[in-house]
Amino acid sequence: MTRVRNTFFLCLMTSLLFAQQKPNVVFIYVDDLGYGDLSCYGATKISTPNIDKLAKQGVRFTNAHSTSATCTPSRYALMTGIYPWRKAGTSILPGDAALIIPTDKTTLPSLFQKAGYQTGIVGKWHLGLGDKLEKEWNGEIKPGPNEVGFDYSFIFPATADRVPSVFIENRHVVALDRNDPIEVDYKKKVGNDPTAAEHPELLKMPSSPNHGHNNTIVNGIGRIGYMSGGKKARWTDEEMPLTFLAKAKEFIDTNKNNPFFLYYSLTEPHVPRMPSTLFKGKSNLGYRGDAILQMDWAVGEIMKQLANLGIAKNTLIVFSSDNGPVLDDGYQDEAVSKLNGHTPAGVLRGGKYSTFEAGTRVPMLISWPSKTKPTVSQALLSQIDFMASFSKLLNIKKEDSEATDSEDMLDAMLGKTTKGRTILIEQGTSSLAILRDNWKYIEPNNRQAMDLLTNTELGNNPQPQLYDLNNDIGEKENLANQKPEVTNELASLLQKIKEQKK
Ligand code: NG6
Ligand code: CA
Repeated sequence: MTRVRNTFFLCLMTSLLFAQQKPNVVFIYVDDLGYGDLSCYGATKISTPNIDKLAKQGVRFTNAHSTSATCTPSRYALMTGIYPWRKAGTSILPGDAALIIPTDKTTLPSLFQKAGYQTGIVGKWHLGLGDKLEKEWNGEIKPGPNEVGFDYSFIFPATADRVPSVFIENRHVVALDRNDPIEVDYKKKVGNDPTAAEHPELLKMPSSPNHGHNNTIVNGIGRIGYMSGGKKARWTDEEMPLTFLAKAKEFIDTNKNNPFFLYYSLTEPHVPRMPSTLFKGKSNLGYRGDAILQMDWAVGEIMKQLANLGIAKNTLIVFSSDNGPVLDDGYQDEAVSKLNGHTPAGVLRGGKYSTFEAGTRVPMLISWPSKTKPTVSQALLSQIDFMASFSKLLNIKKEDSEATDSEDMLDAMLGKTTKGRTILIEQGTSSLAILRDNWKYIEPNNRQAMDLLTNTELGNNPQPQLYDLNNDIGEKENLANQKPEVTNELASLLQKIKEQKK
């Protein structure tokens, strides 16, 4: 009897001890931040002291990637552990799209739920809502984040430049007036709100010509898509960072005594860049730079809160971006004219939308003060690996049929080894590339080489491209003709991976 009791207590103690050791996880995911946009990644025209502090207390990765060069596919991969190009309908979604994350499979947040965590999302979603296009925005909006693993959600549906320009908290539009219902349409104008196309004189920040950010005006800014109603519920861009920060802090405070997973998905420095008054003009680089300073400030506030609550040591923070940088992405916000020598992509070629490195090679920092030692790691990592790596960390086995493109990279993520992936697939807007060792192969395709709207080299070429990233990180010299055997080998490897049934 005594032995049974002792064993029972031993088990109880062990599980209590393990419960205490489980780290909180704050996953900070920013929007369109480039490899060269932070001072800890070499930027000299802008200083990001809070994020630099994160870098100093953890692992700074120099070869970490989002799966894709735009938002929706990168986020799809992060949530599911499946390469987005395997699934149709995962490119940039309009604001009225239906949910594209399956509700019956393990997702990044539901993995944490299985491990007994409280899970929350605050910020940008952009993975669709509801089960069809025509949605009832004025009632319960589902399925959405709460149906795929988040206990708590405070989001905006798509992007800051797409309607509906409202926040949704746990399935309901925040501050909605029942007498002023919301209607959304991406094809035709609804209601009587002025549009940027008809009334450019009403804009506080002009839209760029030909980008199409000229539909309904919300807060003096032309958006993509039309909306009517919900006047009191509409956001003010300048307030958004404060709102998201307050909600993130509230979530942390409520859950400070449980293990929690917070996905804090900031909109900076995505367009429209309309920073709060405190940050306007602060960077001397125009609103894009100001938005980066604002983002850095928000990260610092979270770090301060964790320290004040006494939980910083056992909180694992991930900081990364969903794709590379872009300057003119739809508004005349002086991102180009006030660049002042800043290099958002650092030494890399291309940018957001591109199959060149700047499309997907992004800043990534992982800090867990009680575990990580300050270090810089060259391990090849993909954000798709968080599913398998966190499943290892939490000791929750995922089904073999789930997250099948995700590899367990926990040791590399915690800086215990610099051995990362051997193979990685990168997704630009119109082509895929494969990385193995130092070699990068971009499949040939006939699409335009240059995106004239954003002035981005897309990495498209009718000829195969092969780059030696060890000696030519800027992808200047195409070695495909000089190294036909490597080129052919990588081409067939890419083909094989594309054909895998996952
Ligand atoms: C593009 C928009 C761009 C941005 C992007 C989404 C045009 C011409 N450009 O279609 O402004 O909204 O979608 O960015 O419409 S992402 O980071 O969410 O992928
Ligand atoms: Ca993005």
